[in-house]
Amino acid sequence: MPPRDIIIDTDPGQDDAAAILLALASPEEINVLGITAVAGNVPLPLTSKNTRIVCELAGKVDVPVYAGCASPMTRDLVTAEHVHGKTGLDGPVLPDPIMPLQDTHAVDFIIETLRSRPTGTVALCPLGPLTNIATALKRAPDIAGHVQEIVLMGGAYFEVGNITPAAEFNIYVDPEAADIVFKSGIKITVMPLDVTHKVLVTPTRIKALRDTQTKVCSAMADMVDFFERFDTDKYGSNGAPLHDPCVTAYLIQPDLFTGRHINVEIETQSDLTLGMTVADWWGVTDRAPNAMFMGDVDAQGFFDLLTERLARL
Ligand SMILES: [Ca+2]
Repeated sequence: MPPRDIIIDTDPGQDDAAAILLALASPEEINVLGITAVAGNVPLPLTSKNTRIVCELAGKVDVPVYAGCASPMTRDLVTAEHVHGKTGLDGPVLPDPIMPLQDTHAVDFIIETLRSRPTGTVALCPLGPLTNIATALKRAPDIAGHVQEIVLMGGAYFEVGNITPAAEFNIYVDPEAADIVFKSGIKITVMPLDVTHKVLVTPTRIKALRDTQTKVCSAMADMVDFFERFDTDKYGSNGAPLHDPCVTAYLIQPDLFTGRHINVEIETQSDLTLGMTVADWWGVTDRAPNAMFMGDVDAQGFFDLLTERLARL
């Protein structure tokens, strides 16, 4: 099988960094056509800078990086410095990037790439709020028919919420964008908190990263150490969840994950439950399935893959 062509849409974020590094370390399975930055965990100037920091950490300075939307479609931006630190990549000391940002806007890059390549050959991998993807779909509805698949991190059912009691951060920040994506008719695979909260960076798993004695794995371990402190306090678990790399791990080894093909709708009205992914896990409605909603993961298999691949960089 030739590698899958993908566009990563991201708001780094230490876990975004893990997802990007995993993709860039896996050229046999994944060909990264470009990386588009979006406002989310931290504002756009930082996410577009952090994306390039991560590419340079991986030694992949030729990957084109595009800046996208600076704020959600209709709302003010909500950020998550309380989790990721002031820069979004707090933890290791990494140099400012030298590689340039592309001049093209991320939304234009997404549209042009999908239109110029054969239909059904490009997958979109959103790791942050869905603003860039939904803006592209709104501006160029024809591209929906060109996307091979969207594999995204976002939402929750059994784990409910992490930014509010009812909503996961990526969906909460831009629920109108999420609503557009989930109603697009595109094949969607979702990595919700139900999965990512099982992917815990325990001390043993951090040690496995450090034991490789590579620059990339050490930086990753430093990043994980940083936000691990926050999440362990919050959840009281034996290590923090590593959300976004579930997306790129799925592209490499889909059998690590299991889920259900179900209907998922986005709450865009209620103040109380804004951004909730209303997932019909039990099939209690007749609403048509629109997403493969993952529910379980082989967590150790995931960490073995992540560590082995990042050590290659
Ligand atoms: Ca993210």
